[in-house]
Amino acid sequence: MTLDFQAWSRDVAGQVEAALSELLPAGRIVPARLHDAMRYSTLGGGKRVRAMLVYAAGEVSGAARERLRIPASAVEMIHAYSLIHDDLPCMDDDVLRRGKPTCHVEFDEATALLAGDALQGLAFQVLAEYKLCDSAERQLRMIQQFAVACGSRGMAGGQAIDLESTGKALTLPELEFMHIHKTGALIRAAVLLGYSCGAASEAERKKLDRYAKAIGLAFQVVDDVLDYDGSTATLGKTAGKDSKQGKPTYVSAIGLPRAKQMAEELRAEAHAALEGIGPRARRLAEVADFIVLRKF
Ligand code: GRG
Repeated sequence: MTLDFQAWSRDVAGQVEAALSELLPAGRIVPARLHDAMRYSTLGGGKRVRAMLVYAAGEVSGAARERLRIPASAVEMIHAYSLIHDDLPCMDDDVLRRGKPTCHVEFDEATALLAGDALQGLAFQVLAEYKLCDSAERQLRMIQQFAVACGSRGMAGGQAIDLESTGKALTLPELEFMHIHKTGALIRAAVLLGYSCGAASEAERKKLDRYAKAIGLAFQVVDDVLDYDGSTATLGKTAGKDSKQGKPTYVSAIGLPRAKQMAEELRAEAHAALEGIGPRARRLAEVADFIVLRKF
C-alpha cells in the first residue's frame, strides 16, 4: 500500500523526531541547561520540510530508510541552530518560534548561542559517525559539500547578506542571490545528502540539483508571501516582521500577485526538473507542492 502525502509526511516526521530524541544528549546530562536548550529548540515542532526532502530524495536513489534518518536529523539540527541564532537580539530579535518562546527567551542569550553552536557540532558528528552510503570516500565528499552549504559560501553567508540588506532596496537578482544562500543552500544540501545515500547517478543528480534550486527559492518566496499575508497564530512566529524591520522581500520587490505567480512558476520548474525519473520522484514532486501551497 502506498501512503498518501499526509500519512507519508507524518511518518517521516515521526521517524526524525525519534532519531533526534535519541541523538541529542538527554537533558539530565551535564551541562544540563545546554542540553535542555538544544532539545527544546529541535524537538516537537517545525514542518520538517528538510527531513522530508532527505527521505524523498533518498527514494529516488533507493537509499535504505534506516540510513536516511541520520542525514535527516543532521539537516534538522543545522536548521534548528540557524533558527536559534536568527532569533537572537543581535539578528532578527524575535520572541516567538514554532508557537513557543524563542530559545534565548526561554533560557538566556548565552545558552541560546551555545545551543546553536553545539547543534552544529552534533550534526557533523553524526554524519561522520554513522554509515551513510557504501563508499567512505563518497561519504567524506557528502560531508564536505554539506559543510560548504552551512558556511560563509552558503547559509551563514546568506544570513550575512540579509543583515547587510536591512533598509535597502535590492534588485531581483540581488534578492535571489541572498535567498539562494540563506534558505536555498540548506534545502539543496538536504536533497543531495538524501540522494547520495543510495545508488546515485550523475544524470539524476543534475535533475535533483535543478529541482532543489527551484524549491529552495520557492520556499523563500512563499515565506515572504506568508509573512505579509499570514497570521502570527497560524505561522507560530511573528507575522509582518519583514516590512517592520525594513527587510527586502519578494513582496516588497515585485508585489504580492507577482510573488505568488513566481512561486507557481518555480513549482512548475521543480516538476519539470523531475521529468524522466518516473514514480521514484513522486515524493519530491509532492514536497514541492507542499512547499508552494502551504499556509504556515
Ligand atoms: C551565526 C554563524 C552564524 C550563522 C547563523 C542564522 C543563520 C546562520 C542563518 C539563518 C538562516 C535562516 C534563519 C533562514 C531562514 C529560513 C527560513 C525561511 C526558515 C523557516 O523555516 P521553516 O518554515 O521552519 O521550515 P520550521 O519551524 O517549520 O522548521
